[in-house]
Amino acid sequence: RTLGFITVSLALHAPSQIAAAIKSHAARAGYSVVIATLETGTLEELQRSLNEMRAQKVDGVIINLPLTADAAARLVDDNNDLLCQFLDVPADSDVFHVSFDPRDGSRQSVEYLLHAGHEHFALLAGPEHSVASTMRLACWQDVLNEHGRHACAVLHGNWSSKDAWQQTLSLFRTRRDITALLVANDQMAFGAMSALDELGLRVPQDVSVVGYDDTPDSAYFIPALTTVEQDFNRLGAESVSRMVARLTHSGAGESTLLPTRFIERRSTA
Ligand code: NPF
Repeated sequence: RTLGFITVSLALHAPSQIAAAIKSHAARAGYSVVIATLETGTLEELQRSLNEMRAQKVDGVIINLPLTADAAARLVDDNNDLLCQFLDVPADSDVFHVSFDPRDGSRQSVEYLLHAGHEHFALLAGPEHSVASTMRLACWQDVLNEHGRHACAVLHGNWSSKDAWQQTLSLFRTRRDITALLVANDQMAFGAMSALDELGLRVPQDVSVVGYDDTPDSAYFIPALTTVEQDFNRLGAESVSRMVARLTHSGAGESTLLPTRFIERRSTA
């Protein structure tokens, strides 16, 4: 018995954590996992990958690529012989999905910074095509707006530390009024903290930085990163158990949203 897992680059922390969790929970359920990493993530490339999975006779496919609700629904229609579960579609999609609900974690981080007295916020989101990034950004902005505020700057990175380092360098070279930086993943937060250090800005005394993901290294950076936890091990467990429930017609094979939660460490004040 085999599951397919189609994902974006495993060089990034979040997708590799998700792959590891899926592999281990699948093994416990008696399934092996075939992994495909896509280069571009276009719909054509995804369909080719699904065809290869079909040829390998997988029982179902878990798809960790950003897709609109419409694109995911079309994919399901075009591949109705193959059970497809999605990890990166909008929270209100009708397709079978298991993903994180960014609302609680994003609200808690913005409100924490507002309570600490911050007034000038910069938002470093992920790529524009990313569904997860778009949701995180919208949540931050909603909470700021609710409190009568808005971000001074909105940037888009490509999830990597290096890109975030460059973006943060150029933003803070000209903007010294910003004291709070919300970042859409931990890997970019590391790059941002390195850039602030280069500019002589201290974290958290001059700028507070909040990451997103709570990847395992985040607690061991200096300063330890304040972040929003997404429990990737739990994502793997829920994803696999719901796939297996559908495949074996046993128990609940429903879509679900998993919680996110603010974790205060040393990069905020
Ligand atoms: C990503 C996607 C790629 C690289 C890094 C991150 N990240 O750090 O958050 O974001 C998203 C995924 O796109 C999405 O599928 C979901 O699983 C989420 C936990 O991470």
